[in-house]
Amino acid sequence: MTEPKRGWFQRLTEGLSRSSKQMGEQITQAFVAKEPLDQAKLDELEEMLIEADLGPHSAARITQRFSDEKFGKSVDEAEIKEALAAAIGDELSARQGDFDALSGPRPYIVLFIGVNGSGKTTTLGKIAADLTGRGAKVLVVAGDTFRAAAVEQLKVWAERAGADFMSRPPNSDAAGLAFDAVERARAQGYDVVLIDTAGRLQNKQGLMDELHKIIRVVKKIDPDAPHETLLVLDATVGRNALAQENIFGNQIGVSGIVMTKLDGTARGGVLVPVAQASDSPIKLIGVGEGIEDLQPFNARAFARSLVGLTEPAA
Ligand SMILES: Nc1nc2c(ncn2[C@@H]2O[C@H](COP(=O)(O)OP(=O)(O)OP(=O)(O)O)[C@@H](O)[C@H]2O)c(=O)[nH]1
Ligand SMILES: [Mg+2]
Repeated sequence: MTEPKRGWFQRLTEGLSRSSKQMGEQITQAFVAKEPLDQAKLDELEEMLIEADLGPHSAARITQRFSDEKFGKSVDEAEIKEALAAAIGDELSARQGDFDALSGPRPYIVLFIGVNGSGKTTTLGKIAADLTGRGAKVLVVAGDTFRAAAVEQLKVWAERAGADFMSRPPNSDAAGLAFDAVERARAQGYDVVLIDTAGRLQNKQGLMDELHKIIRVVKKIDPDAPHETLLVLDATVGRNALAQENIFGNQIGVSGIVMTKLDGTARGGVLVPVAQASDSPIKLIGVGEGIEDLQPFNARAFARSLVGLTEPAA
C-alpha cells in the first residue's frame, strides 16, 4: 500500500523543525505553568526571538504587541505560540508575493541570481519540474558558463523535468547565450525561459557586470524582460542574507526572493528581517532537497510552523 501523499503544511513543519524545536523548547522552559506574564518573561521572549535571528526590531515589535495583549494575564505555552504566530504572521503577510510564470507574457523570462551555493540551480530545477508538470513548454538556460560542473548539474535537472536545455562551452559569453535562448524561445513558442547564472566569477564586480550584461541583452529582445529576477538566499548563512539582499537588490534589482535551506538551520527566523529589509517580496521557500520541497511562501503558515504549531491556521 502506498502512503498517502504528505501535505504541504506537514512538509513545511518538518522543514522548519530545527527552528521550531529550538523555539518550542525555550517557550516550554520559560512558561512551565500558567502564570501571569511579567517583564522578566517578556525579556526572555524578546531574547529568544533575537536568538532565532528575527532581528532586534521585529523582536521588539512582537514582544511589545504581546505585552499589550497579555501583560499580567495568565498564559500557557499554547496561547504563547498562537499569539507569537499571529504576531509574526502579521509582520510577514505584507511581504508575501506570488511567483506565477504562466499568467504573464510569453515567453516569460526568469533570471536566477545569488551568491555561489545559495541554491539557484536547484531552485531553477524544481521550478522547471513544476512548470513542465503543469504542461508548460520550458527552456532551461545554463547561464553559469563559468564552471563545466554547473552546466552538467543543470542539465540533469532539465532532463528530469522534461524541459529543453541550452548551454555553451565553458567560459563562453553568458549574455550571448541568454540572447540566443530568448530568441529561440520566441521563435519556437516556449512558455517560460529559466536562466541560471554564476554565483561567483573572478570577483564581485565581474559578477555584477555579467548580470547587468545578461539583463541588457535580454531587454533588447523584450524591454519588459526579465519578467522575474529571483534572488536566491541561503537561510543557513543567517544575517549575511541581509547583506546579500542589500547588494543584489541595489545593484541588480530583484523582483522576488527565494529563501532556501530553511530545513538546514535552527535560525529560520532570519526570513523575517530579510523580508522586512527587502523591497521585493518573498515568493518561494526551500525546505528540503526534493522537488516538492520548494513551496510558495505563505506568511501565516510559515509563522505557525516556525513557532512549532502543527496545524495550519483555522
Ligand atoms: N537542505 C536543502 N538543501 C538545499 C536546498 N536548496 C538547495 N540545496 C542544496 O544546496 C546546494 C547548493 O545548491 P545549488 O543549487 O548548486 O546552488 P547554486 O546557487 O546554484 O550554487 P553555484 O552554482 O555554485 O553558484 C546543493 O547541494 C543543493 O541540493 C534546500 O531548500 N534545502
Ligand atoms: Mg548553480
